[in-house]
Amino acid sequence: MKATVYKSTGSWYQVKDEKGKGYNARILGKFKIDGLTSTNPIAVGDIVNIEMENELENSVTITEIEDRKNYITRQSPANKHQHHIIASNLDQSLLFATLKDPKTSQGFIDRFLISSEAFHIPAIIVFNKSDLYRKKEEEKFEELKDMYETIGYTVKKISVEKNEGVKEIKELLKDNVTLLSGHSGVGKSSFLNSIFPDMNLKTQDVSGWSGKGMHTTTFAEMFDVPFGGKIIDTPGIRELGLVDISKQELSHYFPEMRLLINDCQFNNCMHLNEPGCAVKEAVSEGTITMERYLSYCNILDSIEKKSY
Ligand SMILES: Nc1nc2c(ncn2[C@@H]2O[C@H](COP(=O)(O)OP(=O)(O)OP(=O)(O)O)[C@@H](O)[C@H]2O)c(=O)[nH]1
Ligand SMILES: [Mg+2]
Ligand SMILES: [Zn+2]
Repeated sequence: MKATVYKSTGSWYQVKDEKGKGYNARILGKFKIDGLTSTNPIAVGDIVNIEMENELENSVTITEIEDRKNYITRQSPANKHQHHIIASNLDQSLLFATLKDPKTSQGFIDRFLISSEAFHIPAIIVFNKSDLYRKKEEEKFEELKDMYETIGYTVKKISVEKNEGVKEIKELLKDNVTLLSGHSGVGKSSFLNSIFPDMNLKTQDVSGWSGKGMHTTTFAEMFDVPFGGKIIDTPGIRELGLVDISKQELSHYFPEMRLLINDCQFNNCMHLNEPGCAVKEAVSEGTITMERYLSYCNILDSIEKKSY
Protein backbone atom coordinates (compact mmCIF):
# COMPACT_ATOMS: atom_id res chain seq x y z
CA MET A 1 0.00 0.00 0.00
CA LYS A 2 1.30 3.47 -0.87
CA ALA A 3 1.47 6.35 1.60
CA THR A 4 2.99 9.83 2.00
CA VAL A 5 5.05 10.88 5.01
CA TYR A 6 3.57 13.89 6.82
CA LYS A 7 5.67 14.12 9.95
CA SER A 8 8.77 12.63 11.49
CA THR A 9 9.20 12.54 15.23
CA GLY A 10 12.42 10.59 15.41
CA SER A 11 11.67 6.88 15.30
CA TRP A 12 7.98 7.15 14.37
CA TYR A 13 6.47 8.73 11.30
CA GLN A 14 2.98 9.93 10.54
CA VAL A 15 1.86 8.81 7.10
CA LYS A 16 -1.33 8.99 5.08
CA ASP A 17 -2.50 6.52 2.46
CA GLU A 18 -4.00 7.53 -0.87
CA LYS A 19 -7.46 7.75 0.64
CA GLY A 20 -6.24 10.16 3.29
CA LYS A 21 -6.27 7.70 6.18
CA GLY A 22 -3.48 8.29 8.71
CA TYR A 23 -1.16 5.72 10.33
CA ASN A 24 1.77 5.62 12.71
CA ALA A 25 4.68 4.17 10.79
CA ARG A 26 8.17 2.96 11.54
CA ILE A 27 11.01 1.30 9.76
CA LEU A 28 12.51 -2.03 10.71
CA GLY A 29 16.19 -2.49 10.02
CA LYS A 30 18.41 -0.09 8.14
CA PHE A 31 17.74 1.92 5.02
CA LYS A 32 20.46 3.39 2.86
CA ILE A 33 19.32 5.93 0.33
CA ASP A 34 21.13 7.61 -2.55
CA GLY A 35 24.44 6.68 -0.94
CA LEU A 36 23.91 9.68 1.33
CA THR A 37 25.03 9.60 4.93
CA SER A 38 21.86 10.57 6.61
CA THR A 39 20.73 10.01 10.15
CA ASN A 40 17.09 10.16 9.16
CA PRO A 41 16.45 7.94 6.16
CA ILE A 42 12.85 9.02 5.76
CA ALA A 43 11.74 12.58 5.20
CA VAL A 44 8.50 14.50 5.13
CA GLY A 45 7.15 14.30 1.59
CA ASP A 46 8.51 10.83 0.90
CA ILE A 47 6.28 8.34 -0.90
CA VAL A 48 6.61 4.99 0.84
CA ASN A 49 5.21 1.49 0.73
CA ILE A 50 3.61 0.36 3.97
CA GLU A 51 2.46 -2.93 5.45
CA MET A 52 -0.01 -3.27 8.29
CA GLU A 53 1.76 -4.10 11.53
CA ASN A 54 -1.00 -3.81 14.12
CA GLU A 55 -4.51 -3.00 13.04
CA LEU A 56 -5.71 -2.10 16.54
CA GLU A 57 -2.92 0.38 17.09
CA ASN A 58 -3.14 1.61 13.53
CA SER A 59 0.58 1.02 13.12
CA VAL A 60 2.34 0.15 9.89
CA THR A 61 5.84 -0.76 8.77
CA ILE A 62 7.58 1.15 6.00
CA THR A 63 9.04 -1.39 3.60
CA GLU A 64 10.24 0.78 0.74
CA ILE A 65 10.85 4.39 -0.23
CA GLU A 66 10.18 5.59 -3.75
CA ASP A 67 12.83 7.55 -5.61
CA ARG A 68 12.65 11.21 -4.71
CA LYS A 69 11.95 13.82 -7.37
CA ASN A 70 14.10 16.20 -5.30
CA TYR A 71 14.91 16.88 -1.67
CA ILE A 72 16.48 19.45 0.56
CA THR A 73 19.00 18.72 3.27
CA ARG A 74 20.69 20.57 6.02
CA GLN A 75 23.95 20.03 7.76
CA SER A 76 23.67 18.23 11.04
CA PRO A 77 24.40 20.71 13.83
CA ALA A 78 26.56 18.07 15.50
CA ASN A 79 28.56 16.86 12.52
CA LYS A 80 29.10 18.98 9.41
CA HIS A 81 29.74 15.90 7.28
CA GLN A 82 26.32 14.51 8.05
CA HIS A 83 23.20 15.77 6.36
CA HIS A 84 19.60 15.58 7.41
CA ILE A 85 17.02 15.33 4.71
CA ILE A 86 14.38 17.84 5.70
CA ALA A 87 11.77 17.30 3.00
CA SER A 88 11.32 15.75 -0.42
CA ASN A 89 9.21 15.83 -3.59
CA LEU A 90 8.69 19.58 -3.57
CA ASP A 91 7.16 21.71 -6.31
CA GLN A 92 8.36 25.04 -4.95
CA SER A 93 9.87 26.80 -1.97
CA LEU A 94 8.36 29.87 -0.38
CA LEU A 95 10.68 32.14 1.54
CA PHE A 96 9.07 34.37 4.11
CA ALA A 97 11.08 37.54 4.62
CA THR A 98 10.45 40.93 6.22
CA LEU A 99 11.95 44.38 5.83
CA LYS A 100 11.15 45.40 9.40
CA ASP A 101 10.85 43.63 12.78
CA PRO A 102 12.95 41.62 11.96
CA LYS A 103 14.84 42.67 8.85
CA THR A 104 15.85 39.86 6.52
CA SER A 105 19.27 40.45 5.00
CA GLN A 106 19.88 40.15 1.30
CA GLY A 107 22.63 37.63 2.03
CA PHE A 108 20.08 35.39 3.72
CA ILE A 109 17.73 35.64 0.75
CA ASP A 110 20.53 34.89 -1.71
CA ARG A 111 21.65 31.83 0.23
CA PHE A 112 18.12 30.55 0.23
CA LEU A 113 17.89 31.11 -3.52
CA ILE A 114 21.19 29.32 -4.14
CA SER A 115 20.00 26.33 -2.11
CA SER A 116 16.76 26.27 -4.06
CA GLU A 117 18.69 26.36 -7.34
CA ALA A 118 21.03 23.61 -6.17
CA PHE A 119 18.10 21.40 -5.16
CA HIS A 120 16.21 22.28 -8.38
CA ILE A 121 13.24 23.82 -6.60
CA PRO A 122 11.59 27.01 -7.95
CA ALA A 123 11.61 29.77 -5.32
CA ILE A 124 9.13 32.46 -4.36
CA ILE A 125 9.98 35.33 -2.02
CA VAL A 126 7.24 36.86 0.11
CA PHE A 127 7.86 40.02 2.11
CA ASN A 128 5.50 39.98 5.07
CA LYS A 129 4.48 42.68 7.57
CA SER A 130 3.90 45.26 4.83
CA ASP A 131 1.64 47.09 7.31
CA LEU A 132 4.84 48.19 9.07
CA TYR A 133 6.59 49.52 5.98
CA ARG A 134 7.20 53.25 5.66
CA LYS A 135 8.70 55.06 2.69
CA LYS A 136 12.16 53.61 3.32
CA GLU A 137 10.94 50.00 3.38
CA GLU A 138 8.59 50.52 0.44
CA GLU A 139 11.51 51.79 -1.64
CA LYS A 140 13.65 48.87 -0.53
CA PHE A 141 10.89 46.45 -1.46
CA GLU A 142 10.52 47.93 -4.96
CA GLU A 143 14.27 47.72 -5.44
CA LEU A 144 14.44 44.07 -4.34
CA LYS A 145 11.33 43.11 -6.29
CA ASP A 146 12.80 44.60 -9.44
CA MET A 147 16.16 42.90 -8.87
CA TYR A 148 14.80 39.42 -8.16
CA GLU A 149 12.05 39.48 -10.77
CA THR A 150 14.57 40.42 -13.45
CA ILE A 151 16.48 37.24 -12.57
CA GLY A 152 13.28 35.20 -12.77
CA TYR A 153 11.99 34.82 -9.21
CA THR A 154 8.46 35.61 -8.06
CA VAL A 155 8.32 38.38 -5.44
CA LYS A 156 5.25 39.39 -3.41
CA LYS A 157 4.41 41.72 -0.56
CA ILE A 158 1.80 40.82 2.03
CA SER A 159 0.48 41.59 5.47
CA VAL A 160 -0.81 38.52 7.26
CA GLU A 161 -2.06 40.74 10.06
CA LYS A 162 -4.10 42.99 7.76
CA ASN A 163 -4.95 40.11 5.41
CA GLU A 164 -3.47 41.98 2.45
CA GLY A 165 -2.05 40.03 -0.48
CA VAL A 166 -2.71 36.70 1.23
CA LYS A 167 -5.19 35.59 -1.40
CA GLU A 168 -2.56 35.79 -4.10
CA ILE A 169 -0.22 33.58 -2.09
CA LYS A 170 -3.00 31.06 -1.63
CA GLU A 171 -3.36 30.88 -5.40
CA LEU A 172 0.34 30.08 -5.68
CA LEU A 173 -0.03 27.30 -3.11
CA LYS A 174 -3.03 25.66 -4.74
CA ASP A 175 -2.31 22.09 -5.90
CA ASN A 176 1.43 22.37 -5.23
CA VAL A 177 3.72 20.91 -2.59
CA THR A 178 5.36 23.98 -1.07
CA LEU A 179 8.19 24.23 1.40
CA LEU A 180 7.73 27.16 3.77
CA SER A 181 10.93 28.70 5.03
CA GLY A 182 12.25 31.85 6.66
CA HIS A 183 13.92 32.91 9.85
CA SER A 184 12.27 33.26 13.20
CA GLY A 185 9.67 35.98 13.70
CA VAL A 186 8.76 36.64 10.06
CA GLY A 187 5.21 35.34 10.45
CA LYS A 188 5.23 31.79 9.06
CA SER A 189 3.00 30.37 11.79
CA SER A 190 0.72 33.40 11.60
CA PHE A 191 0.39 32.79 7.88
CA LEU A 192 -0.39 29.09 8.36
CA ASN A 193 -2.99 29.96 10.98
CA SER A 194 -4.60 32.33 8.51
CA ILE A 195 -4.99 29.63 5.86
CA PHE A 196 -5.81 26.83 8.34
CA PRO A 197 -8.16 28.56 10.75
CA ASP A 198 -8.57 25.40 12.83
CA MET A 199 -4.93 24.78 13.32
CA ASN A 200 -3.98 27.21 16.05
CA LEU A 201 -0.23 27.05 15.66
CA LYS A 202 1.64 28.79 18.39
CA THR A 203 2.92 32.19 17.34
CA GLN A 204 5.30 34.38 19.24
CA ASP A 205 3.91 37.34 20.99
CA VAL A 206 5.66 40.53 20.05
CA SER A 207 7.00 41.22 23.53
CA GLY A 208 8.72 37.84 23.60
CA TRP A 209 10.54 38.43 20.40
CA SER A 210 14.02 39.59 21.33
CA GLY A 211 15.53 39.67 17.86
CA LYS A 212 17.47 36.46 18.49
CA GLY A 213 16.07 33.23 17.09
CA MET A 214 13.69 31.89 19.65
CA HIS A 215 11.93 28.97 18.12
CA THR A 216 8.40 28.12 18.99
CA THR A 217 8.20 24.93 16.95
CA THR A 218 10.69 22.17 16.18
CA PHE A 219 9.63 19.46 13.70
CA ALA A 220 9.14 19.63 9.95
CA GLU A 221 5.53 18.85 9.22
CA MET A 222 3.33 18.65 6.15
CA PHE A 223 -0.26 19.89 6.05
CA ASP A 224 -3.00 19.36 3.51
CA VAL A 225 -4.08 22.72 2.15
CA PRO A 226 -7.90 22.87 2.37
CA PHE A 227 -8.21 24.23 -1.18
CA GLY A 228 -5.72 21.74 -2.68
CA GLY A 229 -2.00 21.14 -2.30
CA LYS A 230 0.37 20.57 0.60
CA ILE A 231 2.57 22.86 2.62
CA ILE A 232 5.61 21.88 4.64
CA ASP A 233 6.52 23.95 7.66
CA THR A 234 10.17 23.83 8.68
CA PRO A 235 10.21 25.38 12.11
CA GLY A 236 13.56 25.98 13.71
CA ILE A 237 15.44 25.58 10.46
CA ARG A 238 17.02 28.95 10.09
CA GLU A 239 18.87 28.48 6.89
CA LEU A 240 19.14 25.88 4.22
CA GLY A 241 22.82 24.99 4.25
CA LEU A 242 24.88 25.42 1.12
CA VAL A 243 25.38 21.71 1.02
CA ASP A 244 28.37 20.53 -0.99
CA ILE A 245 28.53 23.53 -3.30
CA SER A 246 32.06 24.05 -4.55
CA LYS A 247 33.58 27.45 -5.31
CA GLN A 248 33.82 26.43 -8.95
CA GLU A 249 30.09 25.77 -9.30
CA LEU A 250 28.72 28.61 -7.16
CA SER A 251 28.07 30.93 -10.11
CA HIS A 252 25.92 28.22 -11.74
CA TYR A 253 23.37 28.84 -8.99
CA PHE A 254 23.10 32.55 -9.84
CA PRO A 255 20.75 32.40 -12.85
CA GLU A 256 21.97 35.74 -14.21
CA MET A 257 25.58 34.50 -14.10
CA ARG A 258 24.85 31.01 -15.37
CA LEU A 259 23.90 32.50 -18.74
CA LEU A 260 27.29 34.16 -19.18
CA ILE A 261 29.73 31.61 -17.83
CA ASN A 262 30.65 30.23 -21.24
CA ASP A 263 31.61 33.72 -22.41
CA CYS A 264 34.41 34.08 -19.88
CA GLN A 265 37.89 33.83 -21.35
CA PHE A 266 38.91 31.07 -18.93
CA ASN A 267 36.64 28.09 -18.46
CA ASN A 268 37.56 27.87 -14.79
CA CYS A 269 36.92 31.59 -14.26
CA MET A 270 35.82 32.43 -10.73
CA HIS A 271 34.73 35.93 -11.82
CA LEU A 272 37.06 37.75 -9.44
CA ASN A 273 40.17 39.20 -11.07
CA GLU A 274 40.51 37.11 -14.20
CA PRO A 275 40.89 38.93 -17.54
CA GLY A 276 38.08 38.61 -20.08
CA CYS A 277 35.44 37.85 -17.46
CA ALA A 278 31.92 38.13 -18.91
CA VAL A 279 30.36 38.28 -15.45
CA LYS A 280 32.43 41.27 -14.35
CA GLU A 281 31.69 42.96 -17.63
CA ALA A 282 27.97 42.47 -17.04
CA VAL A 283 28.37 43.97 -13.57
CA SER A 284 30.05 47.05 -14.99
CA GLU A 285 27.32 47.36 -17.62
CA GLY A 286 24.66 47.00 -14.95
CA THR A 287 22.97 43.86 -16.32
CA ILE A 288 24.12 42.04 -13.18
CA THR A 289 23.51 44.12 -10.08
CA MET A 290 26.39 45.05 -7.82
CA GLU A 291 24.31 43.76 -4.88
CA ARG A 292 24.08 40.25 -6.30
CA TYR A 293 27.72 40.28 -7.36
CA LEU A 294 28.83 41.27 -3.85
CA SER A 295 26.61 38.51 -2.46
CA TYR A 296 28.38 36.09 -4.79
CA CYS A 297 31.79 37.26 -3.52
CA ASN A 298 30.71 36.95 0.13
CA ILE A 299 29.36 33.45 -0.34
CA LEU A 300 32.43 32.41 -2.31
CA ASP A 301 34.49 33.61 0.60
CA SER A 302 32.42 31.62 3.10
CA ILE A 303 32.84 28.44 1.04
CA GLU A 304 36.59 29.02 1.15
CA LYS A 305 36.50 29.19 4.92
CA LYS A 306 34.63 25.89 5.14
CA SER A 307 37.45 24.52 2.93
CA TYR A 308 35.41 22.34 0.66
N1 LIG B 1 2.83 43.84 12.06
C1 LIG B 1 2.71 42.58 11.68
N2 LIG B 1 3.06 41.58 12.51
C2 LIG B 1 2.94 40.31 12.09
C3 LIG B 1 2.47 39.99 10.79
N3 LIG B 1 2.48 38.64 10.66
C4 LIG B 1 2.94 38.15 11.83
N4 LIG B 1 3.22 39.14 12.71
C5 LIG B 1 3.72 39.00 14.09
O1 LIG B 1 5.08 38.59 14.08
C6 LIG B 1 5.38 37.78 15.21
C7 LIG B 1 6.05 36.49 14.79
O2 LIG B 1 5.15 35.72 14.01
P1 LIG B 1 5.22 34.12 13.94
O3 LIG B 1 4.10 33.72 13.06
O4 LIG B 1 5.30 33.50 15.27
O5 LIG B 1 6.62 33.93 13.21
P2 LIG B 1 7.33 32.55 12.72
O6 LIG B 1 7.91 32.87 11.37
O7 LIG B 1 6.36 31.43 12.79
O8 LIG B 1 8.51 32.37 13.76
P3 LIG B 1 9.22 30.99 14.22
O9 LIG B 1 8.14 30.01 14.56
O10 LIG B 1 10.05 31.41 15.38
O11 LIG B 1 10.08 30.56 13.06
C8 LIG B 1 4.04 37.57 15.93
O12 LIG B 1 3.98 38.47 17.00
C9 LIG B 1 2.99 37.91 14.87
O13 LIG B 1 1.80 38.37 15.43
C10 LIG B 1 2.09 41.07 9.91
O14 LIG B 1 1.67 40.93 8.76
N5 LIG B 1 2.25 42.34 10.42
MG1 LIG C 1 6.41 29.58 13.89
ZN1 LIG D 1 34.21 35.09 -15.28
